[in-house]
Amino acid sequence: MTRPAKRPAGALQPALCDRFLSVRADTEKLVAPLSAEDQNLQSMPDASPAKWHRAHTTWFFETFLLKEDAGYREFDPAFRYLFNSYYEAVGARHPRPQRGMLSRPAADEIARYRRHVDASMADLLARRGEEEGIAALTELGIQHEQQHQELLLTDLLHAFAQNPLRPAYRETAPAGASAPVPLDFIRFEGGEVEIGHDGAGFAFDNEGPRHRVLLRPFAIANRAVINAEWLKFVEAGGYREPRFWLSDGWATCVAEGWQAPLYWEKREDVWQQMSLAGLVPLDSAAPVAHVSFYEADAFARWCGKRLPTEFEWEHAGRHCGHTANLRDEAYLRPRAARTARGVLAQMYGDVWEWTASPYAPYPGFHATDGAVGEYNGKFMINQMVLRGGSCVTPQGHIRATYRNFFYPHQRWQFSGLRLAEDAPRLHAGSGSAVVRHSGFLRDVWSGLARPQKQIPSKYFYDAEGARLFGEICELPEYYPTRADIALLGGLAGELATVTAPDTALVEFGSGASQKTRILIDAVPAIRTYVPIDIFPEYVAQAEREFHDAYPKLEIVPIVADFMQPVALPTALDNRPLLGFFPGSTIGNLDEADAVRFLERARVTLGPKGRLLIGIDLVKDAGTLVRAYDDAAGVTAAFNRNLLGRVNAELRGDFDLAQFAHRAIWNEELHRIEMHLVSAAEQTVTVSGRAFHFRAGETIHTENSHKYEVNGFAEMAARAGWSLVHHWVSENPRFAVLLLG
Ligand code: AVI
Repeated sequence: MTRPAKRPAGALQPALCDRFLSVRADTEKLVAPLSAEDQNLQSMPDASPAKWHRAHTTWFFETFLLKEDAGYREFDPAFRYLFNSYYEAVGARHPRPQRGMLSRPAADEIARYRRHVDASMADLLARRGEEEGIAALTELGIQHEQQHQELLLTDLLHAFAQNPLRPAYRETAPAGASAPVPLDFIRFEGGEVEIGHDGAGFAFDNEGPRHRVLLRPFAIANRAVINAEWLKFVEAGGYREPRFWLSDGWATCVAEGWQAPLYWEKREDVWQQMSLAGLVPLDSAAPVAHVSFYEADAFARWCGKRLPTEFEWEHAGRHCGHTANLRDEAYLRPRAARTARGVLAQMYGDVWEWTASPYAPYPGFHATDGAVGEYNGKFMINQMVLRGGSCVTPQGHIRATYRNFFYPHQRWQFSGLRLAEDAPRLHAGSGSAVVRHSGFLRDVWSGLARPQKQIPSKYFYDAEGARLFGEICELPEYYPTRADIALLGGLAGELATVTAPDTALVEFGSGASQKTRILIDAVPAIRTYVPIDIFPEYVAQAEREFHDAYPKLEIVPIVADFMQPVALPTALDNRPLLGFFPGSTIGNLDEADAVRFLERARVTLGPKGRLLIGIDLVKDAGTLVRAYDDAAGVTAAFNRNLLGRVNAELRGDFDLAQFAHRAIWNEELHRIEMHLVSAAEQTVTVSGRAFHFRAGETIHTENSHKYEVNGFAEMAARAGWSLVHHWVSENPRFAVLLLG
């Protein structure tokens, strides 16, 4: 194994040089478990030997940087020919399918080559690392080497899969029995969206220019397609049935004799899969990998779905703030998603996802002058785009705009898929909000089958519901929003004095983020804003608006269900965290769920985190009922809109005029209840299932709990929180609590 060169004292570009040396050292760590024989294996023309990857990445730095530097001593002129990959402008090269013939130079010689180039690069960076051209090419070389690290592992897997012993590259943790996350579709309204890299930080040339693309409403799966689902396709004869396949795909399937993904094999009637950990039992909950575009496309058609375009993928990918299983997890094979239902998972990591988009230049793309212009541009023909990175992609090497590309028949990469579908337009006035519709039918059916009929209040908030709630907040009778805003305005100065520098404000269910501005305006210690919401488009809107309004504020958007513990990015480790949950939204949860939320928030924010939470207080029944049954009938419309949503999205036939809004104060349970009262005996159908209503029978649609400060503090204590401070406004009574 080689040791990286030491960075000379006084180097001008420590960050770049350190990164260079550490990525170079990573390559050597990857090959450490390999023998010289392993390193020289080439199992097919598409794959290259590990030794060749080590040499070629070194050649890249030597050719494009060192040879331009006066006084550089070339390591061996023969390497110009041996280790050029495809750069016509640099000269002739050894044929790609024959790379495995290069038993000489031996692995030790390549190690010496690497050390020579590392030392020369460290010297170059120390002298000239601040020159723009040198820094840019070095960065490109680093990124190029990371791409080859990934190829090295995928190529090695292919080589080891040819060995009857099915050797392991590295033993990794066993898969364990994992339950699959249910498949769910997350809807995006689309419209005209920005696609491509914005120029901040590194990107490959093929990620730009940034441009606008029109997207029709679409829905994209919450996770990648898993092995269990693929197995059904296999068992249903998917590989024998031409009608699901594109013509070229079917011809390839027949010619290649495909019957399952690459690396699947049945032993004693049990499916196994070759992996970097050797032959392992097929993990049914893990994403399917090593399928070609042709197979992915046929599978999607078999399901009645389609692949997302690369633009849909990127738009959705911008709403996913966390990475999944990348190389640094050291698992080295796809793993079951671990997020909650309804949350976009695995966008970054596990498997590269085939898209429906051909790899083509973006409008205005020009390859750069010179040999490095050959890097991406000349391949923009006959290939398909994949997005998202895989379990062998290095951490930090993937982003929403990253475009990978392969030919549609290739399957030795960790290539899988995520399903998408066209989404119907929402009913009139839907605006740009997003709705999550799966689970809705299940909840409506089971809720209407109960003795006390009910529909969960979380379904109020489609675009029309969100608009009506905005109107409710302006009503003279609905005091909580005004009371909360007034309290926050008054306490923000005090909060500023107790907030640690560099605090990250983590807002649960950020929605329109209206109240957040009060805190950010008054508390300069807040350096980062983390809006968490299950609706991707709210999070995107918060990101846009806060970016414009507060250019210095760092924004870390997260699409997640805040009822689950949310994994914050590691960059926030050790930072002071202030949670924010205003508006007495917690009052819409029953007690068990409220405690569960508080427990999960404690996990998310950590033992030193604090939580600023708004709660509505018990008060006279008249004030309460008026707030939830206003004279203008806005709350009634908000309540009835739930039935409109069932009609529009679940093929319901509710006659809205036959259901009256009712708000009642439940003295015993300290809550306002909202109901819809059936005006007559009637039968209503939802997606083909009939539900009978007696005259006067109600659907319970919402609870809004009202508290006392001490009672709430006791409940919070059960979740591990203590009351640090509280502020109460009188008339009408409302409170904001700081928990720690
Ligand atoms: C969102 N939530 C805090 C409101 C509340 O007061 O419970 C929802 C609402 N329902 C009717 N009016 C407002």
